[in-house]
Amino acid sequence: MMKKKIVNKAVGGIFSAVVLIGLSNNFAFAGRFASIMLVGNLRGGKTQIFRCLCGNNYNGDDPNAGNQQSTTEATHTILDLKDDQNQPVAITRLYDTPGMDRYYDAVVEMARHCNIAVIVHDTMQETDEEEGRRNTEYFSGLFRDLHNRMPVGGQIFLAGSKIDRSGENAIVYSKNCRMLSDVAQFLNCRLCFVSAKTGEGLGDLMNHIKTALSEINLPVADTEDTYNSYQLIPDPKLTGRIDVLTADKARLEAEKAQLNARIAALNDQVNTLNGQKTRVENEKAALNGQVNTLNNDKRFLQTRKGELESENSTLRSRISALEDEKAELNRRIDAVETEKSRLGRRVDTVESRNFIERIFNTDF
Ligand SMILES: Nc1nc2c(ncn2[C@@H]2O[C@H](COP(=O)(O)OP(=O)(O)OP(=O)(O)O)[C@@H](O)[C@H]2O)c(=O)[nH]1
Ligand SMILES: [Mg+2]
Repeated sequence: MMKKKIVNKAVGGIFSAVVLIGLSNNFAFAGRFASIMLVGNLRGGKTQIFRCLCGNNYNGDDPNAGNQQSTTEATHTILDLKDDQNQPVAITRLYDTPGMDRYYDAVVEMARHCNIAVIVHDTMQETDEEEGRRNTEYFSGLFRDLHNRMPVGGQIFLAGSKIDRSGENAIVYSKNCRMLSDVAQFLNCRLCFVSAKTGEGLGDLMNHIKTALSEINLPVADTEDTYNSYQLIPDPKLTGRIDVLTADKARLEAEKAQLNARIAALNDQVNTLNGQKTRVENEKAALNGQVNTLNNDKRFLQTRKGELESENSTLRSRISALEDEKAELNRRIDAVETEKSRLGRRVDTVESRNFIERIFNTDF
């Protein structure tokens, strides 16, 4: 009898435990039930944030952790969220989702069951103006797609992730932060900055989630089991398109590599030509120096020529004056010669007369 009682008690206990476990698995207790999804583009940091919000450690740097791969299905953990006074906020399914484009449609469909969606973006994503514009469009589109599907009162947050890396490249970091804050302002949604690695900002994110959940009208019974073990089906059209784009990308990258090689060769040529140009310019500068020297010499010689020409004309006038003087002297010499020969003739005449006179006067 006693034995039967013990067996009955044990069976009753096991039955109650099974029922309780079964009920607790389906959240059939009265309460508030919510679903939250982490969503966003590839490698943004969703899985690491998910791990940390679920109380696990960051393992993004561990090559053996298997977390280096992209997520390919929606996984969830159930969190019993309590406020600061340890009062229940909601029993919550927190979903991690894949960021790969091919799951986009399936992921946004999940928003039909989510009260809060946290869009995660890597604040250290390499970015330029074009990329920034694409991201802005992506977030606006994603926000619209989620918003259109979420239950009444649903809220969307933006989370800038990996802020522990901000010191690695302040420009990239500030560009992404600016883009996120512009998008948050435009879409009028809350923005947080977090690091799964250091845990920074995760407490704030969780507090915002709890505050938002406490303001939302949540179901009091859990009816949600759609995503308990849900495998997301990639859109076949999108998959085909992605394959084409992947092939295009590979082709363009090969072309880019060829063009880069060509650019490198052209750069080499440009360098050689620049070397030649420098040599020619140096030669030109040297020749210009010589030309300047020659021009200076030319100017000096021209001045000297001018001086010599004026000296020459002075000498010419002097010569012509001397010629005149010479002609005058010649005339005077001629006159003197004429006078001399006239006097010579007179002397001859006088001498002849004297001779004759001497002859006649001589006594023989
Ligand atoms: N420094 C740093 N690195 C992080 C952090 N979070 C993630 N990472 C790195 O970023 C990688 C991608 O992070 P995941 O959490 O897997 O990114 P995801 O958004 O889940 O990516 P998908 O599943 O492909 O969409 C990780 O393997 C880490 O190397 C962070 O807080 N700090
Ligand atoms: Mg992931």
